[in-house]
Amino acid sequence: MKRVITFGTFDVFHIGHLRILERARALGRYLLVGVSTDQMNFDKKRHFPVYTQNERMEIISSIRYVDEVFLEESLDLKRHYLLKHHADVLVMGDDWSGKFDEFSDICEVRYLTRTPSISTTAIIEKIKTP
Ligand code: C2G
Repeated sequence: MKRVITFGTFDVFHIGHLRILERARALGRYLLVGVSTDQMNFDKKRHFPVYTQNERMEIISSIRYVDEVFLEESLDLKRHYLLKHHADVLVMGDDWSGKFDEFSDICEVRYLTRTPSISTTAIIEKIKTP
């Protein structure tokens, strides 16, 4: 039974997020999702997500492809999360291509093609523009 793990903010949940979760789950029998904390986002992007970490966790855990969610507190803890959750496959979108190759000593690392033409930033811009 392959355990697949993926990570993300999943803010303003959209079809690109849904599709990567569906494709990640199809690579195994159990999908774990590390949802980035509000603080981790603030440290990285200097702003907080639109939805809180509890709201984003609630949304992700209700997706039928997802078996378990946990909070990702720091990018630096990735190896710890992979080991703790006994991950066989790490899946990320190809905007992260090559960035997690160092973990191929403990699990398979796969980068999946992002769904084109959609992002949280583009949605926010579209809503803002009159
Ligand atoms: N994604 C996608 N297609 C899109 C948009 C996003 O496949 N059009 C994927 C991303 O590649 C990522 C996942 O959806 O694998 C979640 O995207 P984000 O919320 O933008 O994740 P991010 O903030 O990049 O993750 O350890 C990584 C961190 O948690 C940060």
